[in-house]
Amino acid sequence: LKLILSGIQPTGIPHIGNFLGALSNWASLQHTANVNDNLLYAIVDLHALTVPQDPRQLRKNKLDMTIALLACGIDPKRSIIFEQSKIPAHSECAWILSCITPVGWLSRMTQWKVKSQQNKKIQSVEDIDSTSGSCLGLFAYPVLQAADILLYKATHIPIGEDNIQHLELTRDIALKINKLYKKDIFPIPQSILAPAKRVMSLRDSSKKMSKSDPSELSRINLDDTPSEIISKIKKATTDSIKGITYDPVERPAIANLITIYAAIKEVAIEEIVKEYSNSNAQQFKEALAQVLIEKLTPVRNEIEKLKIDSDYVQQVLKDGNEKASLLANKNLDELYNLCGLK
Ligand code: AQP
Repeated sequence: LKLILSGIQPTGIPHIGNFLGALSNWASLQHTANVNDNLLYAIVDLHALTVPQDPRQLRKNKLDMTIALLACGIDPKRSIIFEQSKIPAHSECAWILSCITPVGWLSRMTQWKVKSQQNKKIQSVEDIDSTSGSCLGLFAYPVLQAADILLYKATHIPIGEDNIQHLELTRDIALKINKLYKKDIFPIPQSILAPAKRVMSLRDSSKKMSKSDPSELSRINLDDTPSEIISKIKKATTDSIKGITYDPVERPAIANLITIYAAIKEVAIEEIVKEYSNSNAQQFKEALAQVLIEKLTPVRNEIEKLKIDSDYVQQVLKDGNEKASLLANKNLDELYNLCGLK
């Protein structure tokens, strides 16, 4: 019996990177998993707090993200959709795990190294403003991520390539706890990688497509209109080399567009390259925009429909939170017992 679990931060409207790297995979797992397997998908709002957030915007983002999950086909009758912060067991479990996680394991995390260098260092209380970064939470959040997973005794985690190192840490923490208490309390979770492991920014192919990228032109959001999609794809960076060839090293921007096309159409990259071998970049971009419009129009329509039914969306979260709480509290109890807290 599998327990499949994953999460997404409510930090904005999800984009095609989130869709191809996570959400579409989450939706299809509902059909490929065994009927008895449990599926849990979390809106990880505590993780969003590791960077500055506007409280009103965060509240709105949580509802928008729930709507996006539903619009992508996550069915609340099959999957549990829940809010991380509504289940205090996540924070409680994270504290216990943080007490057995060596600091050295966390300082090796590549995301920490990159993000802490981007942010200014907080030296005094005056430094804590809307742009501050490098907080303890940013350093420690892989432990909270481990708690998100282990609290449910999850066995399979659909993740993007950027999260592989954090899952490795979760596995190490699980092994350490099991050894410490001489009991296989936690299964060692395995990753499930989506075919489109990493979709890059449309403006800078050395960066991944991101909700928090200040440039709207860097991403296609799931609620973009057809004219926004056409305009963003038209403005996407390409190169001066003629024709369409797939070469991620020499032609990373074109390679990214080909990757997106292939992932949306669910066909091999070679097939796309063959089909467009006689086209120029402009012709290929026009075709890509059409493929994206075809795929995203039903999602956008569903988003629009759900936006006016906020009672239903709130109810989905309420039900999901209740179901997730039952599983989480039972496992936290077991952990409390093992530690001697109960
Ligand atoms: N560009 C991407 N390509 C493929 N997969 C991606 N994911 C994110 N960006 C891409 C996958 O989406 C899931 C949810 O991600 P998240 O919101 O929890 O965090 P993130 O990876 O930090 O996503 P963003 O869009 O870059 O958000 P911000 O800007 O807020 O940090 C994960 O499975 C992730 O791998």
